[in-house]
Order: sequence, then structure tokens, then C-alpha cells
Amino acid sequence: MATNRTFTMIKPDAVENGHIGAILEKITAAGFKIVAMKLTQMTKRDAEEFYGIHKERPFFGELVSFMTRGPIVAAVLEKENAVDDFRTLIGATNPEEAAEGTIRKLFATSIGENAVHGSDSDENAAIEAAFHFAGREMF
Ligand code: 3AN
Repeated sequence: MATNRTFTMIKPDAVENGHIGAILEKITAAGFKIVAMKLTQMTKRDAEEFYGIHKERPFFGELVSFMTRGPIVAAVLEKENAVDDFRTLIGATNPEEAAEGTIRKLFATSIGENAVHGSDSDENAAIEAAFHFAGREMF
């Protein structure tokens, strides 16, 4: 059953480039309600666990060092059909392939440094939200 919730991170590149406010504006303008949010920094161990599914991929080391190099904004978002609608709003993994107006088209610089994360399933959204937030931090 759909939970109508998804998990996102504004990644270190977008935080460094001063895009937190503009990205949150796009997210809320698209009808998502923020039900949890914080500025935090992942440790190497956190990133290795969070991205464990990619550990055999050639870019894994690069991904872990990128995701730990500075703070991120972690958030849980609520909207009907949240997972799919948020993936549409952020656009393709590679910003060169992302549709016009999507967050990655506007703010990402490369396939590795692609500004935002969005969960790929309801199951992963719940796992990823619980990774970053205690129950009392989600509203
Ligand atoms: P998405 O974030 O669109 O779900 P995934 O799950 O395939 O994409 O990849 C997770 C993260 O790994 C991406 N957001 C990106 O930061 C990084 N990544 C994916 N493919 C590459 C690649 N070819 N080279 C470098 N980093 C990549």
C-alpha cells in the first residue's frame, strides 16, 4: 500500500552552491508537505550503509566521499503518490538527460553530483526516513 511519503536529501553540492531555499521552494510549490527536516552531515559509515545497494558499482567510493564532504538537508515529504511524483520533479539521474524545469536540470552539475536524492519505492522511503529520523521527529 502506498504510504504517500518519500525521503529526500539536498546533497552537498546543492548545499555548497546555496540552493537549499530554491529547492525547498520547488518542492513545496509542487504540493509536497515537509513532515521532517534537518541539516546534517553523513559519516563515511552512514553513507556506506545508506548506499549499500551500490557497493559493487565502480562509482561507490566517489559517491561515499561526495555524500560525506559537507552537510546535507534530509527531509521526509508527504503528498499523494509521493515517491513517483517526487522522482518526476527531480528528473533523471544524469542532469543532461533530465527534463526541463526539473530540480536536477536546474541545480545538478553532473551524474555524480546531482543535487538531490529521491527514494525509488515506498519500502525504501520508509527505510531511508527511519535511517535519518527518530519517530518523534516525523510529523
Ligand atoms: P537516483 O539517485 O536517480 O535514484 P541511482 O540510485 O542509480 O540514481 O544512483 C544513486 C546515486 O549514485 C546518484 N544519485 C548519484 O549521486 C550516484 N551515481 C549514479 N550513477 C553514477 C555514475 N555513473 N557515476 C557517478 N555517480 C553515480
